[in-house]
Amino acid sequence: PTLVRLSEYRAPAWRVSQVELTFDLGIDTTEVTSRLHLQRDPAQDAPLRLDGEGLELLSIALDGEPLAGDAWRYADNVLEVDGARDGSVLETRVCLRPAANTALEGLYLSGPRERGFLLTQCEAEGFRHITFFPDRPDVLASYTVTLCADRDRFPVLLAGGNPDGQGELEGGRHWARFVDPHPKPSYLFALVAGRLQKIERDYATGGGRAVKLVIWAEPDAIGQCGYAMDALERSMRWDEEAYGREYDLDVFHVVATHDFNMGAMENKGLNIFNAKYLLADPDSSTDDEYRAVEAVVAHEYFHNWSGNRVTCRDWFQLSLKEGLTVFREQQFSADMNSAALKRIEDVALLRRAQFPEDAGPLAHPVRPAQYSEINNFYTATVYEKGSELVRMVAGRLGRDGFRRGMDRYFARNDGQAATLEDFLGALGEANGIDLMPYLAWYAQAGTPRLSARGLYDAAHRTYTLTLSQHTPPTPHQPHKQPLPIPVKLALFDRAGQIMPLHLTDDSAETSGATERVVVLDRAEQAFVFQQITEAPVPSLLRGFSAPVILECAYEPADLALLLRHDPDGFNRWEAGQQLAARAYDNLREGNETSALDAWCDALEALFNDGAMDPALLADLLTPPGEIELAERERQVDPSHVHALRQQLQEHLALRIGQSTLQHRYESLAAHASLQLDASNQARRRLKRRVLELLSRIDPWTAHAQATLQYDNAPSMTDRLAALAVLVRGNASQAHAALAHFRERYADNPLAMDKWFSVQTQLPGELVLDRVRALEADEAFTLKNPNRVNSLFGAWARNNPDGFHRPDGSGYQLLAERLKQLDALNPQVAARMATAFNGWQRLEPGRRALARSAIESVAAHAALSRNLNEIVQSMLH
Ligand code: B3K
Ligand code: ZN
Repeated sequence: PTLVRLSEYRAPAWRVSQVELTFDLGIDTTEVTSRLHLQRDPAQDAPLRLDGEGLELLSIALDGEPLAGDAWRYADNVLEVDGARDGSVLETRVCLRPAANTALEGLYLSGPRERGFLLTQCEAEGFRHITFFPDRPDVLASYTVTLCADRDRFPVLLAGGNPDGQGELEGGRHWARFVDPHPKPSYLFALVAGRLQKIERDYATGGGRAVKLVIWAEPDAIGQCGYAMDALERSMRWDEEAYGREYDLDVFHVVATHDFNMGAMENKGLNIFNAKYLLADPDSSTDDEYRAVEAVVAHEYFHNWSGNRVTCRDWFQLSLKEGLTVFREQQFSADMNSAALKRIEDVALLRRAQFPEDAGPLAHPVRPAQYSEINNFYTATVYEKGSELVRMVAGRLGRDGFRRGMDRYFARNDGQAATLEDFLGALGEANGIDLMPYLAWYAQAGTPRLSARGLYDAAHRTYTLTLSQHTPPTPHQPHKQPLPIPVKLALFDRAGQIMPLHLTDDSAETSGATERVVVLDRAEQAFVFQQITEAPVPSLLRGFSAPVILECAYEPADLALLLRHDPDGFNRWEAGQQLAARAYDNLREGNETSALDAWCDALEALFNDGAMDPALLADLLTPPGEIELAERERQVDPSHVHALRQQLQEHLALRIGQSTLQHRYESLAAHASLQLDASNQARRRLKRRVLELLSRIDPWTAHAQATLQYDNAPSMTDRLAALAVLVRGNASQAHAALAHFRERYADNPLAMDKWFSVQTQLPGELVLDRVRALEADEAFTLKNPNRVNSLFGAWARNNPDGFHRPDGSGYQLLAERLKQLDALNPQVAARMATAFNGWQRLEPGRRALARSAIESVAAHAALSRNLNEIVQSMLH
């Protein structure tokens, strides 16, 4: 397979200044007429070559003259045309088959043919499935789009840009035109047509532009769009205040679909959302889902500047828009909710999804050097690690400096396709700081290990902190260089009081502060703190100031001290996580229990501390997940990891005590409410955690309570939490509750997804049969990505004990489904295949079985480029 390489980037030989598209829309066939106004780069002498995949060419003309058959060639997804000049207009007409498009890329049908609607998905390279075009992000054009369709079947016609007329046609047909004045890359093109309903709101930007905000959904879902509308308005206001960025069209459309390969898409003026990230109501959405809707609405909106107004020169720069936009979204969510909880959530995600990716066969730099299929690079590394890199740079510049730098970046690159060098260059120049050393973070894969050693010298009252770094090799990158690692830190005395810091060579201005950032930018470096009156406990990497793995030989008592006293909510949680991991080691090794005791004691004290925020307490009571704990094993036996983590929770529950847990559960349950405010959300979160802990030591009572909670739940959060406890405990009551849930939510696809996914959490040995039964259920289909993820994704990723069966039957089932899925939807299949990540670290028995399952996929005839690239990387 051909590899695309960053080092081989060349500016386009041909550009398009203006695109005129006319769609004659139909479910089975759609005709697309395109007129491209071409521009030739005088410095290059290449023939006109356009991308086009699976297109049925009906006619082709250049400058108004039909082209003879020998003046063009269409092969291997490229159309080559002779005779084009600078200023030429190329006109093509092609036929598409939307209803037959199961890959959900290009133009496709969402829903059943009788009442479904048509929509497009173009990022990264879907536009070439719609018409011939130089389908690369550095070709920016202005778009005029005319949609024509039967009025009854397609009453609503939408495309990106501002509306520019509409009218009737013969035979019950109608048309609508849209003009987008902002030049954009083809991946941001979108259209939607069908029977949709809307909610609207008037918005005025700070600068006085009147904008119509419109959210569209199918009739049964339009009642669940109000929360997204509020979130959109908050996002728009926030981007004006935090970044001075305003919206730039007269309308902003948002559309919900149940058939979508990922979360959502930021098409200019016409965002399209997976319904999962747009619809919300208390009866069918959990608190976590509400927060996800708010975050994704914001993320897509923020792309209007970070991605659309300033786009990427090529797909290697993907993190330029994604890492930056995730960072902006995280800042927004932190402002709207609790900053500490948000940081905990983000770091937990980074550790669960990105660290294992960076430590396995799919490891790649935030800016990859090559790819075969770009859709495989919308990864946790490009998104989440990419955001961490922006966060480090933002931290380096400080609040005002970062804003100054972002202003410079937007001003200088507006309307253009930029690179990561442009980004770091603008930020650095606006502040007189050279940020180019951070480019190394973008080019180097793998998670750095940061070691910290502290030495207290009582005679001189100094504390020397020696930091060193090391990044293990990753595929294709055996040797690593040191990176700039900002380490935010504080020191605590033995009473838990924070100490003033005086670094050698400190300026008067910074001396005496209680929190500092030191930057390690070589292999090893020592920092000496003066006037230190006793051996301190260091609180390192505060707020997770760099995406690294910290190795520091803390005594359990040191971590317990931080867990009790660190005023930084994030680092408090972090100390608890480190301590829990050490407690896990105690259980595995079985020779001592000092970490286990310290962890349980500290949490017992916090549990009984009435001043604790219930949401933070819930997070503190949650040990690291099984995937994270597995990283501590040389050879992973997922059942053993699962069993040890269960034991860890049993110890904790026993220490807090059955009656204390019971009492707390009852007092939280007495105030069950539907309200979405932070304090009610926090109480629900703690209630769920307490019930889970209770179920570890007194399943009989916990299941009775869960049943009651299920029956009386005012919200989905409480209902699903109760159901999960029943299913995980394989309670006798689970059956009736599941039957009730199914009956109640049969018509709600997003709730039904939860019905599927909760059942994948059955205890290990039982789940495979359930997965088989569920895929035979009439509500299951391999054609819907959400449904596939809610069954196979939830099982393979969230129930390691149930997926990694010692006999390999789990691997075989997934491998078989991957082959079938690949024939329908390569993007979803490739993503699902990454559930095998980490297989090389399994114990030998499972490792051999996993390998043969992956090999059976690799050997399958006619694999897509997407799935092929993933399984090949997995095996090499
Ligand atoms: N930019 C899209 C992702 C497109 C994925 C293409 N396979 C959503 C987002 O990150 O906002
Ligand atoms: Zn994005």
